[in-house]
Amino acid sequence: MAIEGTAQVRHKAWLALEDHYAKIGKTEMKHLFAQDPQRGERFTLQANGLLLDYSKNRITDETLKLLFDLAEAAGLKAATEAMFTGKKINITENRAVLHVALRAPKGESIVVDGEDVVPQVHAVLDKMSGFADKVRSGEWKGATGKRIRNVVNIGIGGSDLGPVMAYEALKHYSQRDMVFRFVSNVDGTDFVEAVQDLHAEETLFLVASKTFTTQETMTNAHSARDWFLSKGGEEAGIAKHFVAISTNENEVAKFGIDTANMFGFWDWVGGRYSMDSAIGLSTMLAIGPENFRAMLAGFHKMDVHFRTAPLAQNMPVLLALLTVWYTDHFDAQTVAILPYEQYLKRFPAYLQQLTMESNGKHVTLEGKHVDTQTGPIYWGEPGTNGQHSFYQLIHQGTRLIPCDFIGFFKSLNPLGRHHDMLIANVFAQAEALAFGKTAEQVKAEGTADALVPHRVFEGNRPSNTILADELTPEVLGMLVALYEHNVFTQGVIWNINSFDQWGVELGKVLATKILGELEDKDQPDLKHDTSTNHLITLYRSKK
Ligand code: G6Q
Repeated sequence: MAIEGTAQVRHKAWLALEDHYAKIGKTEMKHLFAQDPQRGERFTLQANGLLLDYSKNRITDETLKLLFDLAEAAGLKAATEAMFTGKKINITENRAVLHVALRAPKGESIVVDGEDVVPQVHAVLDKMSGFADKVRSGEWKGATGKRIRNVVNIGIGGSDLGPVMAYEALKHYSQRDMVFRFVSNVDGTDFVEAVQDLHAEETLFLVASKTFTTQETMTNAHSARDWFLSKGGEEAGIAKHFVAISTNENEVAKFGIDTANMFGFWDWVGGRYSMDSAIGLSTMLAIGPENFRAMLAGFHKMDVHFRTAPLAQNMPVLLALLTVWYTDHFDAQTVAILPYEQYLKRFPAYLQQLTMESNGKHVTLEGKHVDTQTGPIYWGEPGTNGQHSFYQLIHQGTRLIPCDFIGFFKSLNPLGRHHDMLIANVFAQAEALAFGKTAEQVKAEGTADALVPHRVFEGNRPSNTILADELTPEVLGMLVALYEHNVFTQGVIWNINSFDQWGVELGKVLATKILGELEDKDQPDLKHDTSTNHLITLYRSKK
């Protein structure tokens, strides 16, 4: 769907921001703070228990006003309504984009192609809950009558990264007498290591694939089946040890999984937006249906906030506009995600797919080459580890790297002074990045002249600080939805389709062709470029 708001209005809003950048681009944050004693509090936003301090950004009230003008010119409001009401905004695949329906409470109605999808969502949730309760309580038995102790999720991309991240994030709430493993890579090592210490009789495989045709996942699923049979399992036992999560009933049946043990979802759920659909079955098995539903409630709270809060008080919108500001005016190429919470160790990896597969696009919705930069590179590691490796470059390198710090007031594992130390580091890093240290300050500490330049921190490096009370399932849901809507808003501003991923196709096609050539040495002439031909020939000779 083309976004409302003419190209001219949008262009005017861009130009206004360009002029503004020319005026304030070099302004130092320390002066902005000095001029406004309220800045820290004024540029802090709270919503549903999440707090965003965005004061340490290179912005003034005027910057924000111009960014909100841009959002309006881009038709953000109309685009948001189009998504929430099930319009087919993924125009290149002719699909609705309705991850928000996955967390819509019972009784709400969202109609796609004449059908209300909310009752279907709740039917699947109820089926998942019934199954999860049975497995967790031991009522669901393996083929030899033993209870299930191990759950192995087989999936890749959107069918893996969300489940892995959520399992790690919510481990504190998980059933500790069960083991959870995740297999994604077609590298056989991934599967072999995941199952090497497991008993087949106590193991349940979740084959998670929207299409049920993905090469890596189907290869791993077949290897899982062979492994199960090789460990004494029988064909008749497969139904007790394999369930499917998919939209493709035919392929599930072909694989030999009883479709009664299939958990469905729909084409309007994008892979990278699917961790709260049946794809989250491993999460539900780990933390239980009640906690899973609390996570969905958190997602929904952020959905309502995003849909209804005015732009100036809208957390995802603010984050998105700041990213656009740095990407397109300061030439920032990346955003660092820095969670000061060990349980969020896979959060940056999860966000890499969410953000980069969504907004790594070079054409507009109309198919024209974009004339601005689009999706930045997202990356990061949990604190404080990053401080001892790559933070040097963020503090003193030549690139501008906006950072999102994420922390919690309370630890789930209070231990001596650990938490105070952890949070002191979050606040210290954001302060150091923003305010730096001048040559005068360095000299005043008695530093030798020759060393002074090396010890100067220029400062003026932007960051957001996102805080919540503690990491609960509900807060995780809010955090993920915060970034989902942040990504959506960026996509609307850039006028790109955040919901397709044609860029992953070419490699898949070529890999299929090359696989045939690696396996069949007798194939005549290789018709690739000379480099690829040479590599194939070398591999064949070493096999
Ligand atoms: C995500 C992408 C992609 C997808 C995987 C797995 O948005 O579409 O990462 O999730 O390719 O696909 P299947 O779930 O169909 O196996």
